[in-house]
Amino acid sequence: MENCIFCKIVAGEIPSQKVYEDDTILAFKDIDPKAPVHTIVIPKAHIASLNEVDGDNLKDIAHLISKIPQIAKEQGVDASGYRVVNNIGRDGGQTVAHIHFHILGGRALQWPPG
Ligand code: D5M
Repeated sequence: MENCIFCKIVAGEIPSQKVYEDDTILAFKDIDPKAPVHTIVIPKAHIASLNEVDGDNLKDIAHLISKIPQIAKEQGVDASGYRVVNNIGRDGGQTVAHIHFHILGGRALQWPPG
């Protein structure tokens, strides 16, 4: 998708600190971390948000979610715990319109979020 920052990261046009990659998903360190561990996990195919998940792309999202525990373990937060966040749309705080899941950990996280 033209002008999508995360599609450009997938294409290698924008650098990223990759922590996991396979055929359909990519995980990289957040550029503005909100916790000691802050990793972004995306499908390589462009999906704007959870609102656009459907029967055709659900397989990629299911695969992505299945890999989150492994990625969290590789980031060292599996035992202490972590949070997975998916922001949707304006009021949800989504700033990049390519579906992504935040893995946050490495400190005790507050609840509720702001
Ligand atoms: O989260 C979007 C997240 O994406 C936000 O935490 C910053 C991160 N981001 C934006 N650009 C980059 C690049 N180039 N590398 C790494 N991380 C990036 P949202 O849920 O949409 O608010």
